[in-house]
Amino acid sequence: MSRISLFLVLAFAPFATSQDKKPPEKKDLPRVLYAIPLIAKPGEKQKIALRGRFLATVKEVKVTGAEAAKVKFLAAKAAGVPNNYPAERIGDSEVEIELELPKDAKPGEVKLTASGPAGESNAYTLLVRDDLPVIAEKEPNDGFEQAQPIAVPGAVEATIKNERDVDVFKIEGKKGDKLRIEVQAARFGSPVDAMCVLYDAGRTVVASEGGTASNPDPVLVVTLPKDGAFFLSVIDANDLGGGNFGYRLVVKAEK
Ligand SMILES: [Ca+2]
Ligand SMILES: [Ca+2]
Repeated sequence: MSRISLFLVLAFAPFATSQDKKPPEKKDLPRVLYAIPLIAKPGEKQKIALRGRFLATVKEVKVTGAEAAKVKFLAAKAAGVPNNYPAERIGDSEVEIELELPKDAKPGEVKLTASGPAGESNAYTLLVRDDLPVIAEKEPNDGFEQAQPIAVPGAVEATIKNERDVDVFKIEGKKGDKLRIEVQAARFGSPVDAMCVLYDAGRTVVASEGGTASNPDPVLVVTLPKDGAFFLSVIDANDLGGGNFGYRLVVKAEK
């Protein structure tokens, strides 16, 4: 090889290499933020809208983590974002599916991936019902007088249905009972930034929690200071709300 052609090979080789290694453009990849409704029911066929970014051109949704799960693509479209709401949290597009999870689908293992012309989305971990007794939230529940009773152990499937919606639940217990009160929302992409306050029957605050940096969903572990009724309020810390603002509240004995 002559000196000049060796020069050419060395001079141009780095360009060819950097072209080959250029990372794929990621900004327009579909992104699944959360499901509406937020909580999936094993053993039932249900319609679910996956809300997120760049989902309007999605053509297929895949499910992993549950053998024999059936998923059917229904439609994909742009979706409105309310004024002043952050699109990166609320999502500006959605894909509708019909999902049928097997009865033995395990919470934490079912993941959904949406794909379209730009590529494949994140693998979104769906919030799946466990075997705790479950009730649906019943509005109005906006104050102590309207508090909705919940049994322990139990779960409530609820929504911060509009801005400044306050949800109050009533828990009966005995002095010394150790309870774990937990919200499931932000970890599953829900736009709800939950804040919980537990009051005794005299309306004195027993405990409160707004979540931490590593787990934005509040977890209250409390030992009840007396026998009787306690009231738990759940609000969105940013005073936002809407039909998409789903959350699950779990109350059980702490071991
Ligand atoms: Ca509510
Ligand atoms: Ca309410």
